[in-house]
Amino acid sequence: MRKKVIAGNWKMNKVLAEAEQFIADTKNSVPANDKVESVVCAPFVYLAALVDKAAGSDVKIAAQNMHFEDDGAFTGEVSPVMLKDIGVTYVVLGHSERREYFAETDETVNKKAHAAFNHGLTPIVCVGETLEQRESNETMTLVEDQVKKALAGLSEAQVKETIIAYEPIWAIGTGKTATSEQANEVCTHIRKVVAEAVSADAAEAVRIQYGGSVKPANVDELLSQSDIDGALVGGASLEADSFLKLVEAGA
Ligand code: G2H
Repeated sequence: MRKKVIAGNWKMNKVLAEAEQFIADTKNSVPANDKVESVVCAPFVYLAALVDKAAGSDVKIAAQNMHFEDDGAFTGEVSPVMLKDIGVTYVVLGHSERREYFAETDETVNKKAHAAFNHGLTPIVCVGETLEQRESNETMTLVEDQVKKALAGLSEAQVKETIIAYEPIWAIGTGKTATSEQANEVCTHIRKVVAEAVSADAAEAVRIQYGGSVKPANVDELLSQSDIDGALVGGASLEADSFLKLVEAGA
C-alpha cells in the first residue's frame, strides 16, 4: 500500500507573515506522517523560516525548483546543497510553468533529479500534456517520453523514492479538472512505463500524484483511483483550512 502524499504548491504567492501563519495554523492539525505526507512547496525566500516554524511537526517543506549544480557562477539560482543545508526535504522539478516560462527541459529535469538524490532531497517530478497535445491524441506518448527522460540513469532504489506528478496543463489553474478516470488512465500508463523502463517493483513503489485544479470537493474521488497516490495542489492549498481538508483526505 503506497502512502499518499499531498503537496501544496503555493507558486509565487504570500508574504512572510502569511506564510508563517499558514504553518502555525496547520502544523498541529495535519495527520501523522505515517498516514499521509503533508508537504508545503514555498517560495525560496521563505524556506528557512518555514522549516524552522514547522520543526518537530509533520508538515514538510519543499522548494518549487532548484539548480542541478552544487555551487558556482549561476546568478539568481539556488542549489540542492543550499536546500539541504536549511532542512528542505522535497523539491518540485519540471513544473509546467517552469517548462513554459523558464526554459526547463526534460534534460535539465533529469539533471535536477540526480542532483536531488545526491543531496538527499525527494524530487516531485512534473509531467503533463497541453490541450493541443491531448486533442491530437499525443498524451500517452508525450507523458511516456517525459517520464523516461526524467528518470534516466536513476537507480531502482531512487525511482522507488521518486514522486511523479501528472498535471495536464489544460487543467492547471483553469478550474477544469481532468475526470478521475482521465487522470487515472494516464497515471496507470505512467506506472506501466516505469515497470518497463525500470522494474515491476519500482512501478509498484513509485508514487504518482495528480495535479490540476484539485480541491476539497474533488480530492476524495481522485484519491480513490487505483493509480493516484496523492495530489499536487496550487490554488486550493493557499488557505490553511482547505489544505487541511486535502491532507485529511489522503490519510
Ligand atoms: C497545478 C496545480 C499545482 P492548481 O499547477 O501544481 O495548480 O491546483 O491551481 O491547478
